[in-house]
Amino acid sequence: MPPIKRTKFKLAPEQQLEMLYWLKLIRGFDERLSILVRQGKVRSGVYSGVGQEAIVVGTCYGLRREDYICPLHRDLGTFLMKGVEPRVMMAQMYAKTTGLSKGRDSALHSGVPELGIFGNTSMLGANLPVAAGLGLTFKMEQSDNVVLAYFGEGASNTGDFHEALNMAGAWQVPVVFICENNFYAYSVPFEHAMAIEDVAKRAESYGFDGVAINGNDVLAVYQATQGAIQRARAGDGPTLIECKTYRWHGHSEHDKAFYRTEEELAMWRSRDPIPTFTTFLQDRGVLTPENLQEIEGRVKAIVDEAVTFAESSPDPDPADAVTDLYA
Ligand SMILES: Cc1ncc(C[n+]2csc(CCOP(=O)(O)OP(=O)(O)O)c2C)c(N)n1
Repeated sequence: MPPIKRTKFKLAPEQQLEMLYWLKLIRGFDERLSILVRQGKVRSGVYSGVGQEAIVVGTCYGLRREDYICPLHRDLGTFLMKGVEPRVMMAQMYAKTTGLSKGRDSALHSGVPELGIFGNTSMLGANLPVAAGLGLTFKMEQSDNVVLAYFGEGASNTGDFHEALNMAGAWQVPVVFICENNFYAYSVPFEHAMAIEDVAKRAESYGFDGVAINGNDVLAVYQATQGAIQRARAGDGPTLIECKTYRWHGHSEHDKAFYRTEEELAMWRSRDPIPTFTTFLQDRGVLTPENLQEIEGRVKAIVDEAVTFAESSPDPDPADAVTDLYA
């Protein structure tokens, strides 16, 4: 493979502030959900993405509406960044009629084709061959849209992952494969299931570039993704980006995560992507105390309003369970 030319993508100060807003909104939304789960209010299983927000923001920032995402169960934030209103997302978690699937499902299985969101199933890795197929569609239509396909390092051990990467490489489709390597697949540590250090290495077998990056650095994620997207739009095929990160909560909110140590968690909490980026912006004079207060106030108001909306929305009528069915 010829070496990849790396371009530096510039972000204006207001775009950097917008990124901080998204990081904080996604964190705020997820944290509120954890509280609501403990209050018994949420009907959905909640797979918290707290600690991993830099991946969502760094990959989704700047996507077009027509671009497609194939999210992972932990990627609630990608729905928000792709244009789902926070109140609709909250109603989805409450399984209310005002949610994406009108109360038929309370999780992240809903697709929103008009916003370019593929509705994932529960099967790990099953979104990846679909992503390759979507990429093939874009290629056949000669459009320059791209697909972002998300998965965990656990999913990278499934057959679907290998089949998808193989075909994506053979067809040279515009897909960016984004591995969120948080080092645990449920309770299974990375090194128990893999003899290699970097999932990114697997791309080489399928004829395209793979890079491993710091997934807690929103700007590093943004730069790597933009480079991959630029190549994909130009017809230069897929890329695999492995973002090393950590999930602060258990696999889902009912998992106490006794399989890991307090020291390990503390070490990763010290690498929290949000204060790191906040300090970066403050040091450069981009973020003032007033900006920060405004962003935090806005986030709180949006999340509060989303909860009020979800709680005051009606439950589905059982008679509607058989509408919108396809045979
Ligand atoms: C094919 C398949 N095998 C097992 C499961 C059960 N399961 C759901 S999530 C999960 C762990 C996922 O780990 P990873 O892919 O690393 O993503 P993460 O949850 O860490 O973000 C498992 C084993 C499943 N849903 N599908």
